[in-house]
Amino acid sequence: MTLLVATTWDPEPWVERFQSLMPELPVVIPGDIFDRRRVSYVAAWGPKSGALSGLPALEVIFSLGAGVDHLMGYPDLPPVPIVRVMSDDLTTRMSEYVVLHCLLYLRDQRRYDAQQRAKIWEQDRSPPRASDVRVGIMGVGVLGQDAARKLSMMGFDVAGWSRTPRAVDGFETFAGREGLDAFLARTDILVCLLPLTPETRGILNRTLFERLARDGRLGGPFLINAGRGGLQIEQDIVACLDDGTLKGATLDVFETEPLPEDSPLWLHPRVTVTPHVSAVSSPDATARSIVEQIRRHEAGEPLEGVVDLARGY
Ligand code: NDP
Ligand code: OXD
Repeated sequence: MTLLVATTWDPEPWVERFQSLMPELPVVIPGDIFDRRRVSYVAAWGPKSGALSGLPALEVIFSLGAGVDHLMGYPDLPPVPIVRVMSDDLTTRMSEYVVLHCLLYLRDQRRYDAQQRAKIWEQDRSPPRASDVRVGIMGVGVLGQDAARKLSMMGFDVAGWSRTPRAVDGFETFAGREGLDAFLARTDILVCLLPLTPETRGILNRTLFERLARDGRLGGPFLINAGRGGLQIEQDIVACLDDGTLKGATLDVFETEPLPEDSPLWLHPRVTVTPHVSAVSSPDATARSIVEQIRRHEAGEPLEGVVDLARGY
């Protein structure tokens, strides 16, 4: 039994964590010399082409992130279960990001940052309250539900949108293409936590932005995308910011990562760019959850978080 760690990130902290959590499990990386016939598990993030071939004893592929789109298009993907990360650590980080950026919009913090730089003392004496602001979360999965709960605790008026109908305590939900219009029409801050699939690719486009609410207390709709860059059409985002269809955007993910130096998003006055860090998979928490799953699997118990390959997430 061997674990192969195939990632575009620095593998060292991962190898170290896996080894210390499960000393009996040999851990290798693609450049090592090892017997491919002994590899039962792969822990992967964007594995290089060929890294997953010729592993006849492979039992499970663990994605090192919650998203699995980095594996979906992989040529010759071995026919074994793919398991995504579900950890409180990652979920909490994402909710922090979403709550932070919703609060920055609620509290008009960019304006006060600009005022500070210009030494202007000017007060909005009747700012909106959280309950005046309608947040719409696309994706009511592990991340979307946690963010929704935390935003609701802050007082925001939250709704969610998913592929299939979901009844979740504490906030309203909409589903499918037929529920999308009503969902968008009640949304001042659109938070995208969708997976990237053939169905969701490019969904964040002008047609969708034009259907967002225009009667809210923030003076126009805002976009927060922490799902995947392939969900958004960046040309549309820039054009919609420039013509007022969108009032602002916070983007953690991009069509091309790293974001190219010549992207207009970098310096756009109404865009906040973060480098795909809204919810990093920490080696400690992620390796811990994978090791737990390996132990369960070895004990004959079912794996948790198995990806449905037909849905793509
Ligand atoms: P889940 O699989 O738990 O939830 C996905 C949600 O998206 C579900 O509610 C699902 O609907 C919905 N969905 C999927 N396809 C569609 C569709 N076509 N139309 C409407 N809704 C759809 O995923 P997580 O919440 O754990 O993660 C979501 C994504 O967040 C990941 O796939 C990843 O891309 C991204 N992510 C980004 C990170 C970052 O650092 N930027 C970190 C971690 C994750 P249904 O409920 O009906 O199945
Ligand atoms: C993830 C990510 O999918 O970090 O977990 O993007």
